[in-house]
Parts: sequence; C-alpha cells; structure tokens
Amino acid sequence: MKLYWLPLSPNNYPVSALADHLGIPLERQFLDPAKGETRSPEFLKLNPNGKCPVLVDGDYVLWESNAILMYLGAKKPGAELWPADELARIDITRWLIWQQAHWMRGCGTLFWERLIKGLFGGGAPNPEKEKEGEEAVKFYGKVLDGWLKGRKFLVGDRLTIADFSVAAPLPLAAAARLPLDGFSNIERWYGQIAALEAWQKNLPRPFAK
Ligand SMILES: N[C@@H](CCC(=O)N[C@@H](CS)C(=O)NCC(=O)O)C(=O)O
Repeated sequence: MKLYWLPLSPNNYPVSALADHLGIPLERQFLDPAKGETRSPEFLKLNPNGKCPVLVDGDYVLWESNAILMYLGAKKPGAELWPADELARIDITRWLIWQQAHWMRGCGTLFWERLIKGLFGGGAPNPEKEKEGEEAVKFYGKVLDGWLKGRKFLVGDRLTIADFSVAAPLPLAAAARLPLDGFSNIERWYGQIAALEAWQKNLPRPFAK
C-alpha cells in the first residue's frame, strides 16, 4: 500500500500513525504543495480534490483521512480499532463526522492563521478569523471534554480509530495556542494517545508536542 501525504498536516499524520500502530507496512510518498505536487495531473487523477492523504492499495484508491482510518482499521484481523459491532461503528462514525464538520474546522482556522499562512507569505493573522477559530475551539472543546468525563476513550472504553481522528489537532495545540486550558478530561484522554509509540513517531516536528 502506498500513502501520499503531507507529514506536517493533522489530516495526515494520524493515518500514518494508525498504520504504524497496527503494523501495516506503507510506502510513503511526501508531496510538497509549495512545488505544486498536489496539483500535478498524475496526482489529480488519484484525488481530483488535490488533497492528501491518499491511500493506494493495488487498484483501489481512497481519499479522505477518516475513510482511510476505517480502511486500515478493517485490514487487521479482529479489527479491534474498527470493531464489527454495528452500534460501535455508528458511534465511531459519529465522531469521525464531528471531527471534520466541527472540530477540525475550528482548530484548522487557528492553524491556518497562526502557523501556516505566514509560511506561505500570507501575512499576519487576521484577528477576526482568530476570534472565530477561538470561539469554535472553545465551544466544541467543551463538547469533547464533557463527553470524555468518566470515559477512558471516545467509544466503548477502548482505543478506536475515533481516538486517532479526534486527537489529530492536539499535537499542534500549543504551537497554535488552541484555547483548551481547563479541559482536564481532554488532557487526560489525549495523554493516552500521546503515549502511543506510533503516535510519537509520526508527530509533526518541530511544531508538535
Ligand atoms: N477532508 C480531507 C482534508 C484533506 C486536506 O485538507 N489536506 C490538506 C492538508 S491539511 C492538503 O492536502 N492540502 C494540499 C493542497 O490543498 O494543495 C481529509 O481529511 O483527508
């Protein structure tokens, strides 16, 4: 299997970390958007959205990070991180949808304004956008922290792909000054993900903690 990826991106490193955690060997190809590599005709044939990650397994091509987490999770016998139980899958899917629809949007606004824009010559952070991002992260952070109260992991008290997905922005929390202070349940839960060897191996250094 081959993964086209951007190692610094929170949509990307959880996929690579899950593959390592499950012991699934991947050939990894780093793409550089600054060199137009995500807009090349060859890459657009794989993903017309021009985005990473993309997983290629023989003739099968899959884009969208959360779909790739499901695919990798399903590859392992027993599929413990993407369990067969229907309600567990629905619960996990709920968190994967929430991650993209709400969580990553708020965090992504702050990543863009505070970490990425400047690297691409986009100038100083826009205070209105920062305010918008801060409000979203606080609002959805409260949702996540409340859910995690009294729970070890997001779904069924065991590690699943939902944890890999929802933890995605947290390694960059300090660098992007995500307003998560006081969310002790998030901190405790994320500590377990951060302790995974495969997670540590794939963190986007030098930004990540
Ligand atoms: N919803 C997509 C988002 C993918 C995405 O936005 N990838 C960005 C990096 S965070 C990308 O590849 N950007 C390169 C570009 O637009 O040229 C997913 O989760 O896979």
